[in-house]
Amino acid sequence: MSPNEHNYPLTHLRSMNMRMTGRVRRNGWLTVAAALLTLACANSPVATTIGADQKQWWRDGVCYEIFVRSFADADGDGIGDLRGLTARLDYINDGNPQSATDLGANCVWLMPISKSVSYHGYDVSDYYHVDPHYGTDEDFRQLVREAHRRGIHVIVDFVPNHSSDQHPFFQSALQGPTSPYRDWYRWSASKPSQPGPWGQEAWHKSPARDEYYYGVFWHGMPDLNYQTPALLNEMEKVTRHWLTDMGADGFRFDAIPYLVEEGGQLKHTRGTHDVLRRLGAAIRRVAPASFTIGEMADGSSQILSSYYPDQLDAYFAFDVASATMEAARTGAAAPFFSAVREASVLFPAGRWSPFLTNHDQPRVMTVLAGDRARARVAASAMLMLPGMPFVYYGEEIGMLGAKPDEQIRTPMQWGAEPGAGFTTGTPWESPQPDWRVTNVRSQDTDAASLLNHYRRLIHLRNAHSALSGGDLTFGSTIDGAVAVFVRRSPDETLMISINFGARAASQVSVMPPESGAFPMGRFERIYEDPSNGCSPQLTIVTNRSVTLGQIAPYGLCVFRLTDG
Ligand SMILES: [Ca+2]
Ligand SMILES: [Ca+2]
Repeated sequence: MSPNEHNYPLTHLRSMNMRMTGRVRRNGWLTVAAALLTLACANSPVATTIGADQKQWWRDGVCYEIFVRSFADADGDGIGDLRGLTARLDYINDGNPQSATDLGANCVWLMPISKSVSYHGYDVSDYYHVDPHYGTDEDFRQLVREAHRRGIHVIVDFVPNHSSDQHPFFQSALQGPTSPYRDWYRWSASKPSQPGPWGQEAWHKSPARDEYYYGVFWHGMPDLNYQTPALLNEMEKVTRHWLTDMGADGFRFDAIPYLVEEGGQLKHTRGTHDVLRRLGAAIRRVAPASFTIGEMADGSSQILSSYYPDQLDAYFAFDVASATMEAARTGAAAPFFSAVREASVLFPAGRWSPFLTNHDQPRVMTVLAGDRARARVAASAMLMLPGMPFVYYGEEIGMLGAKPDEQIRTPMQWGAEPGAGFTTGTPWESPQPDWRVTNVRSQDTDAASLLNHYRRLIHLRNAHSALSGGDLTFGSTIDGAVAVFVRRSPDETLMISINFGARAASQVSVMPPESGAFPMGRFERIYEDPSNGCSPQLTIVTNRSVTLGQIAPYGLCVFRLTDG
């Protein structure tokens, strides 16, 4: 079954060819360098464009990833909870479009909140109810009501690959072939010799009988068996429950490559694509305005492209994330340039999400060795990209954290008081040692802070359709520290330059990818970071070469075309 045999209800599917031709005819523009067209054509079924649905909330928003356990504790037991989060929603978005004192995100992704046996929640023991540590089902509904009042959509983590070994389904299945849940998991009488997809032990001895079960991550997370129709029905029911009974706006799908195993193939199987297709379609049927985003953390962009055009709405762009961090760390624009260009070619516009780090990765400020200017330029680059960007909580204030995982998921640093303003009790995990200095309160009113940099960038993005939903066209420069690109929507054309380097750039020449790809005319500066970091205006008089003015070290300049 080819991807084109499925009708993706949210999109107009067109071939890459038609997309390119259409763009050239309408606008005289090319969105990608010609050299990469060959690459795209090899994958032409995956390259789709989306036309009629630009108004969906996830097409022009920003999402904020929250570990509820570490965000805000309302009852003083040291564990963050839903009521604590609800009380802090104004920090994310106060619902007033005129105010600039909130972050401006229109979405939150909550890491797992279903009942679980672990602190992180990725081994679920009850898919239908909120973990009592986080509150009640009604607390969740109240969170959704308060979030919606502010224009914040709530997406929840959905962990379809495995349950906890403590889940009643698995506890029943362990008892043997007479259990109604037996075929919801995968069994073997003897231990199969094949290791897991990254060479790990994936078959585990049953504690109840002389046999083995499959669990790709560890023995406490037995994989669910999607070859059993009743299981697939059950998981569909779980998604329906969260959308209709709980009010969630969508799901972040955990660990999608491993859903279905087929013989020796343990990831990216056809069965996995079929399950995603079915769940994605079921979710859109129940809630057409919902949003689904998948995690495929390992594997190339080429492999990720097999998860289009249907299946989930979007996927995290891990290659773009690591390249953005690499550019910020080294000062070289090339990794950013090539990863973004490849994503723009391979994936449908708006259906891949940029980010810098998530809950599985060392935090930005740790990777950048505490260099605030580099953290600033990383944020600038990420928030100028298409697709809904995801900001992991605490990155906007420059929180630190390196593995083990608990250390990259420490309590949000709200203030300098004991408990960091996160709890009045003893926090489940200590905040980072710098919490008295690095916290929301100390950065809140400091115009130069990282927090206010994030706020301004997100508000800028919200105010400009070209930044959220517009096309992206890269120019090439001979200055290895500078990335220059044009973002363009039907309403406006913006020229963006980013200097990843430690030295000021001046009079950088930019070659557009094609004659006519950069519009000629006068550009006014509408945003700069730092201040006095950019020339006030640019004039493009030939379409073969653009000379930018000055760009400060780690600087961002955004210009808007004022006439054609
Ligand atoms: Ca609590
Ligand atoms: Ca699996």
